[in-house]
Amino acid sequence: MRIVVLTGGIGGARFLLGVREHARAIGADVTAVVNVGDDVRMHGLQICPDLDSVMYTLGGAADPDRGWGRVGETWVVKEELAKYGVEPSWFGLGDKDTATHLVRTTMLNAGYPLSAVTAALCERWQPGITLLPATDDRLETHVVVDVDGERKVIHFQEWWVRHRGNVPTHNFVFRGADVAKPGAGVLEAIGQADVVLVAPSNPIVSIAPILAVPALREAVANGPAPVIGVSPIIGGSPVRGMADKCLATLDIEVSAAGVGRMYGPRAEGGLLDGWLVDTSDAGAEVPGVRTKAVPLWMKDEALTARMVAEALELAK
Ligand code: GDP
Ligand code: FO1
Ligand code: CA
Repeated sequence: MRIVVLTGGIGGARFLLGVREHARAIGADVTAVVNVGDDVRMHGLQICPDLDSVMYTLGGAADPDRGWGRVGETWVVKEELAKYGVEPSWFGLGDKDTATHLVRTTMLNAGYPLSAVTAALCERWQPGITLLPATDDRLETHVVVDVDGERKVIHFQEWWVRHRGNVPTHNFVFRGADVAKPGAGVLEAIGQADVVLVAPSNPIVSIAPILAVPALREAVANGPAPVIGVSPIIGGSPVRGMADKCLATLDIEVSAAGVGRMYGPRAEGGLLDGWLVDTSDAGAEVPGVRTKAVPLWMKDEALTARMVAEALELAK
């Protein structure tokens, strides 16, 4: 069996731990198509937060409390940059993490596509699944905000890390998406998949930028594999992260039903055949989509693997 997962960073990475465990049990092969909209160049280095969150988490090296970056991280480079007064001072690169960005940027500068760079980095971390960037082209999530009374467009990282999303926010824009092509291997993986899972990732800034790549969306929406989503919202709460802020900006109800309806039924030009919601959201109605309520708290790998088994059942 071949499983493709559309995913963001921290929430998606936790979900993938369960996918990997269940896949091992049933002998399935897993490919993750990962958001690159969070990617940013800082201090001359190319940072890929979602790819790195997934790679470090599956490689057993992620910081469990922060969710992003390396466990046992040190911050000497960050402190030294601050002493030089170098901006942006609001974004921290850990010392261990910086080695990843150095390798990545050197390879990108030498002309390798991000997909090849990711494969090279994964040789060290052995995630046990194939990680594919959604695109090898430049695609960045930018946010339309008001700062000091002025309408501006800032990078997603500036919106989230610098402002914590606490600025008047009007829209999210996926710069470069309209002309981006799916990353190497992505169309093949989707075309050969037995099921496509949409991770319980942020629907607006993790999943939407992936689907903003036109040929990628078309391959999922019109492909042979059933598409099953897992709600990132439990009982009206995003559990952790910024999904509530993102959804509210776009006037989408912060609920399992609200996100399910936003994705919409595949039969009517949407994305989903099935939608898993938490037991506390049982009865959530998403017209045209098979829904099922099961426990969606990803407390440990075994519970998450059970969620994945339920998602595969819904695909049948
Ligand atoms: P990011 O890219 O690092 O923001 O991570 P993702 O977009 O992949 O996932 C973040 C989302 O995961 C959050 O907005 C939450 O809605 C969701 N999430 C986090 N923990 C859980 C959980 O235990 N269960 C479910 N269903 N969703 C979760
Ligand atoms: N998040 C923060 O809150 N503060 C930071 O200084 C920060 C630095 C950073 C560096 C590399 C990286 O891969 C992620 C980093 N993050 C940081 C997390 C990141 O901003 C977001 O959590 C994700 O982009 C959302 O998926
Ligand atoms: Ca993300």
